[in-house]
Amino acid sequence: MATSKQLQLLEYPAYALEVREGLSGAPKHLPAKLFYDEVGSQLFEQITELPEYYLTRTERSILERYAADILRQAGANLTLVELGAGTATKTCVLIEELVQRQSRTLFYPIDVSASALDEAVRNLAGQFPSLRVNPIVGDYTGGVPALSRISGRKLVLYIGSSIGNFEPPQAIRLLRRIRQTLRAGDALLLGADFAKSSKVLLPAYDDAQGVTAAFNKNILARLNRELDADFDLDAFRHIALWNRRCSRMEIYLERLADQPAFIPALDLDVHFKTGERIHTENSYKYTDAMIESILRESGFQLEHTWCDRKKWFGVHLARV
Ligand code: AVJ
Repeated sequence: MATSKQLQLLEYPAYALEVREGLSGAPKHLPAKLFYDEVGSQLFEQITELPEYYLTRTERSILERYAADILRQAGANLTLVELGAGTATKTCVLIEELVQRQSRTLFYPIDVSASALDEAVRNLAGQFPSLRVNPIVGDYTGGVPALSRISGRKLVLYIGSSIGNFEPPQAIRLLRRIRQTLRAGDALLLGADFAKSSKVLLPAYDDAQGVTAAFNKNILARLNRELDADFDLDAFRHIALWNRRCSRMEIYLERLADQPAFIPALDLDVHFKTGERIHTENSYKYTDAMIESILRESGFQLEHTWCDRKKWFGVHLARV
């Protein structure tokens, strides 16, 4: 018979063991994917509208300006696939252009959130009658074998700088898995943030209104909600650092006092030294050479890069 503790564990979310691993060792860390519960996804939406957070609006402006060029370069009769599509709002810019170029278009948005995909289907179906939307609910990080069954020329969208959350070897592994489900002539459109001055980067990850701080702290609020933990959010400070050597922004939660926290779901006491940090995210910022190299190492060839005038953000077309 299971003990009450085992029964409890069974009821807790699958990420609980990653939390144990991340908070037991040194340095402490938590997986960035935990940011995106309902509250966190809303906070991220707010981040995308902040004056300091240039990424989303810059990428959207590139897609708006170059949609026709991008699709011409990608090839005729495209079937669209989008990794981590969410509600596919930015994708509309490309779809609008695509439905003018071809009489029928298939779109396969992939996301872990079924509700986000429902919204995508509702929005798109009304707006574009010649578009057929086939949502795929699931995690794309292990690759998406079903993609190899889609016939015709594919354009896989991986926009929004999501690639930036992966360590370069993991990014390559993911792109390689995607590459394995594609055929010669298929293409990948990758949106990635460029390395730039820390004067621009730091405020983007530590805004004046404190929305990014709230987004970061929500990870602990979530552990309080879902694992019954007792983290005192006021006892942590949001920190954003530019790591030039690794070409990445790093965000942390720094413990201001040394009281422990307790996570009943894991029967775990989490001890902190004053000033100790939990590393919650890396956001890689790419140079042209880094983009070229991760694409090449995953079996793609970089064909073209579109960017804004200041070269803050890049949209890269790569071919199998
Ligand atoms: C969703 C991964 C693109 O790295 O800029 C925003 C997440 N973290 N502010 C990013 C994020 C802090 C974002 N991505």
